[in-house]
Amino acid sequence: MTISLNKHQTEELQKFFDEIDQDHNGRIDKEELKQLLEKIWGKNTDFDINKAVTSIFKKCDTNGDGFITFDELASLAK
Ligand SMILES: [Ca+2]
Ligand SMILES: [Ca+2]
Repeated sequence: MTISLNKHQTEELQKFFDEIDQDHNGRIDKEELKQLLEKIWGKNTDFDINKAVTSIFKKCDTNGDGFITFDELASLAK
């Protein structure tokens, strides 16, 4: 899989990734994504956060291991 982001975009994306990846193990798990969405939408949102997490993972977690890596995120951002 080739990543065609320029250097600036890659840095921005890395920052974004680090923000979500709260334990900095290089992978975003469902709990971390859920916390991000709760931060954006608030806990009393009308959005169904669990459903959103599932659908984001379906789209982003291309190898289906239950984690989103930086490469998986970057390949979406093209
Ligand atoms: Ca993590
Ligand atoms: Ca994955």
